[in-house]
Amino acid sequence: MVNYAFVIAGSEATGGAGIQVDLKTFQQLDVYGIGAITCIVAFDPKNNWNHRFVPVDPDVISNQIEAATGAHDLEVVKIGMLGTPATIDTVAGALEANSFRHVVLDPVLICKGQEPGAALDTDTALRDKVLPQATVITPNNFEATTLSGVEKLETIDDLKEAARLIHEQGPQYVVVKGGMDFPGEDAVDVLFDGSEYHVFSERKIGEDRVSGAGCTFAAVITAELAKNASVVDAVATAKRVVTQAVRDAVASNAPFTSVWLSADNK
Ligand code: PXL
Repeated sequence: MVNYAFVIAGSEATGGAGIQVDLKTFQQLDVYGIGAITCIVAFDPKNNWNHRFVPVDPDVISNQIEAATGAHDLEVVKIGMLGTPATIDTVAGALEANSFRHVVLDPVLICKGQEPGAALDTDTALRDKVLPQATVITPNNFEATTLSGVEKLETIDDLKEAARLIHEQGPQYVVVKGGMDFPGEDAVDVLFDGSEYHVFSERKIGEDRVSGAGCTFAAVITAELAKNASVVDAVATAKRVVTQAVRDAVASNAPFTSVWLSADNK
């Protein structure tokens, strides 16, 4: 039996993040990956690796979603970087028109190449139109402070409070990732399902952020949900796979390392 997972996300051409990582992750977890591209990010090696960001025309995004959902009966979708209010309108409309069993939202809020003014509109649109349709949302430390209004996430109780406040905005399951900004030696994530909190913790690896960790985390959850895992089990698998992918991170000429899913990391 083949299980299918759909991703609507941006392309990041170095292969370290975005839809490239999502589709690699689906394959790794034995799920047939299908993807629609929302925007194209091309870092600039001549200019400090700054993000060059180009949105895909909303009609072209709609056409891709039409092709993907027309060809396959898709139950589970991951939403990655959207990037503009127009893209968010298009994707929110597609989520309303298709009744997915799970919508996993990685709420990518800012990208360095975007104007700050535009980014604020984008954040507001994401919060108003996509967030309430998510069944699972996976904000990182910064995204969780923005979405919850909790100023600093420094204790497990802070992570729980942020998760509870984001849950009130619609998503059934909220996973707040403490990440590198969380004090101490452990990378701690909290899942809130509306009644219970589940804490996932692993030792931090190194001192620097690794590109693609957030994308991989949400993509593993999506793949596991496509195989009918429970959300709690899907998050546990994501924590394990991402931790190993960070351990196996690969360097490049860019000033950051990127996650790598080695053959036995499933
Ligand atoms: O990691 C966040 C992210 C997601 N999607 C795309 C990106 C990035 C960060 O660079 O470029 C397309």
